Amino acid sequence: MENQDEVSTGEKCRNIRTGSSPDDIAQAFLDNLYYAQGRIPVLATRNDLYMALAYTVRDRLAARWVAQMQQFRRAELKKSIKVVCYLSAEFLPGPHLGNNLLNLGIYDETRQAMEQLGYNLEELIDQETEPGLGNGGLGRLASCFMDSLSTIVVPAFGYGIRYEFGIFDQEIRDGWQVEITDKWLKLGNPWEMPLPELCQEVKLGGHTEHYQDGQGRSRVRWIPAGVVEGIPYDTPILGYGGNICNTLRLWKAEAVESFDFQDFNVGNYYAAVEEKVKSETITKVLYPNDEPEIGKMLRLIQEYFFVSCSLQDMIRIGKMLGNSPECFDQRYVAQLNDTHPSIAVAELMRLLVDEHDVAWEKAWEITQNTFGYTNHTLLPEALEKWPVELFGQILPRHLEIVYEINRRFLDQVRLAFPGDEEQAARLSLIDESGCRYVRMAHLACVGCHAVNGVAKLHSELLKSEVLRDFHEMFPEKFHNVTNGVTPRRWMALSNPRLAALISGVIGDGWITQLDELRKLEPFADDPAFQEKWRRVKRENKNDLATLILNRTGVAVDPDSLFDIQVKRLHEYKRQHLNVLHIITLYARLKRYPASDCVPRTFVFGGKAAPGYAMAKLIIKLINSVAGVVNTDPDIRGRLNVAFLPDFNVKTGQQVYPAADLSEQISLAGEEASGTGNMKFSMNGALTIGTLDGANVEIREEVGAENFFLFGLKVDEVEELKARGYDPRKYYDSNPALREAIDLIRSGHFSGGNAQLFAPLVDLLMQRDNYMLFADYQPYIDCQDRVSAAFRDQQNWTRMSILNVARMGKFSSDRAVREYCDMIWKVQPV
Ligand code: AZC
Repeated sequence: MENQDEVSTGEKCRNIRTGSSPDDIAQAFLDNLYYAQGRIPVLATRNDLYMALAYTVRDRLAARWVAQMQQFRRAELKKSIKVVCYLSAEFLPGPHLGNNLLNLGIYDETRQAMEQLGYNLEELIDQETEPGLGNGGLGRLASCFMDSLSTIVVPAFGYGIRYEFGIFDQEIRDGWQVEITDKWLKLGNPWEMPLPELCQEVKLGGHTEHYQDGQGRSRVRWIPAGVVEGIPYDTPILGYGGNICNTLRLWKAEAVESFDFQDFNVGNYYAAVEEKVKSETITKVLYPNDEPEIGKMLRLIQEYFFVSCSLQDMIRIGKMLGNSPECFDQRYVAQLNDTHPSIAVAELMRLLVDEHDVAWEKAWEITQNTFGYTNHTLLPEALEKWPVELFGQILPRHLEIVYEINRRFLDQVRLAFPGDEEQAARLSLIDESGCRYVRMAHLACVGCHAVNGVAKLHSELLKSEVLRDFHEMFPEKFHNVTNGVTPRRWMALSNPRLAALISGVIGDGWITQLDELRKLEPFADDPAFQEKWRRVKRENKNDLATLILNRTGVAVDPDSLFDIQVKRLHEYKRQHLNVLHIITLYARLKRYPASDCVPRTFVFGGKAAPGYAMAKLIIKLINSVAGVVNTDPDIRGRLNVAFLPDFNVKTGQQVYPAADLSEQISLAGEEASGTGNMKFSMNGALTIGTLDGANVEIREEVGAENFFLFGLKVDEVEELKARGYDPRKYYDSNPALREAIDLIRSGHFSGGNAQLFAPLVDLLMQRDNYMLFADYQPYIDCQDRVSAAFRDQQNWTRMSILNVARMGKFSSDRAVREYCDMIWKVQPV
């Protein structure tokens, strides 16, 4: 009897931690509410309820997570697996709760459980503050890759920084962007687990000492000026279907001694905690991109800090499993997500040579085998370089190592290109023109066995422009891996209506084999299916209309064409070209009030770097135009403009499913890939775009007839620049363009203030670096074709279905498989 009781108690406990029926989940939820949050339902806030549910879901991840750790050990002992380490200064995972419910396969059960208890699951999901630990595309890509690594069963660690404050929250006041500190940790983070025992020490500053060791070999000792500690915080990343659960390991900086008793004893209380404050500053805040990096000592320290913690952690794990540092490259591959972690090349050399007594040549072989480097931008101003002096102050030993790598490398260069000192100067890791800099992209190209761009066009441009000399030197290192996005978050989770419609006709295999969407093609002309497709889009638009109303006060018509541009604000992305189109439509309607136009709702979203004045002025322009257009009685019911504040992963999930038209209108040759373009298309939006980044491949896949193409091509841009581009000519010869510009310039959208937008207008008239004027008329013409096409709803729906059906290539599962085959040489287990 007693035994029986024990069994059933055990059962009960097990169900509380693992059961997946609605009853089990409801029971577990109440248990967590009581024991983890210290509340009962009548006392609970919405956050208490969210936390209790998050713990309930986390419990259900635990078994898989632990199993994964054990698996590592077993396979490692057999020395059969290589672990992928994705080193990235940014991750944008988005809210975890909904995604984990989806991947665990307990979404419906949990909804029922919450209903039983009188709660609304969507409201609890909405309570989560997302970890905004990235700026945009690059950080989000890292998170899509983590999802895919787990889903296709590749053991992996994501290594990064646990910023206390992530990307700022954006508010719009009087049309201007206002930045608010992102306090994502304020209400607690139920998804992370701190592991203080696994902390790592990181040295900073000081000097080096060269000496002879017992065997007469010359060695180097780094005597740092200070040491900080990195504490890992682990977040489980479960794959779809729960196959494996990888780890996102983010480092937080702390003082080694958080309290100096000597200081305290002499009564200097503040000095006693100063060390702690200084150390913790390192992981306080994410740097917004698009700001000049030079001189940002703290940024270099951040980069070094997380890289050093991560590499030491990898060596520690290897040691624990009985692997010597000499076989590091057989156990690991590490991908550098842009140059931000590229100091890893010098740090691994230092760890191997100075701390683990590996010979330089062997260490160099290990280092090159280990690392791959992904480039994400062609913008020259975004390529990181550090003044040699600053670099040496913080990382004196690394500067010596960089010099030694460079010395050996330039010997190689001179052998390959005898007598060509200019080539050597261009390739050198040190920029010697003027003030001396360490070029981080060069360090990455030399120290990695593979270099890749993120779309076909981008990879070609890397080879022919930005990294031309390196391509000449090491052609075999260069690859392309076109980006992808996870269909779990970006379709199944964010667009459940569409997911259900699709799965209803072709099954749900597409969620992990996105190519299966092809099976939708036969339905593209089926009127009944088309009708359902339109209904889904209409309901999604309704939801977005509600969100827009709540967030901006602008009432929009869900039957209008939803024309959406959401992405970081940047001149090269040309949100202001979109604005010129809006003004052109506005001017047409004012002139011919009775003309028949397709009603449109223009939606914008995106953050501008706090120091990027022009991007912030473009936000103000969008809102100013919105203010006029939305309130003009002649325009009512035809055009609406809304700027959705604080665009992030969570908002994105509500935006992409509701779009009819996706704006991908960067000047050709500027956008490395884009991933928003993929998210829109997967959700049935048609694209208006230039031949830039991954647009090229999207168009190839969906068919030219299902894509609205306009604008200069890369070679035409170059040719025009070479000939001498003069924006004035376009202004003088195009009345519609002139009218749009003059309306802005006259103060029409700024209450008569003609000065407000003068910096923007002047820049366009004088330089127009991103050639808006050259692309203006082709863009307007193309938009007119869009409007005409939208009138034919049957054909539009057909195109929309075909877009989705042909998006298989843009799954991040495909991208990650290509990294596995081409770059990492690992097999899914
Ligand atoms: C972006 C690129 O601009 C974008 O085209 C690409 O799709 C994305 O990376 C992923 O590869 N770059 C960044 O987001 N860069 C930074 C520093 O945030």
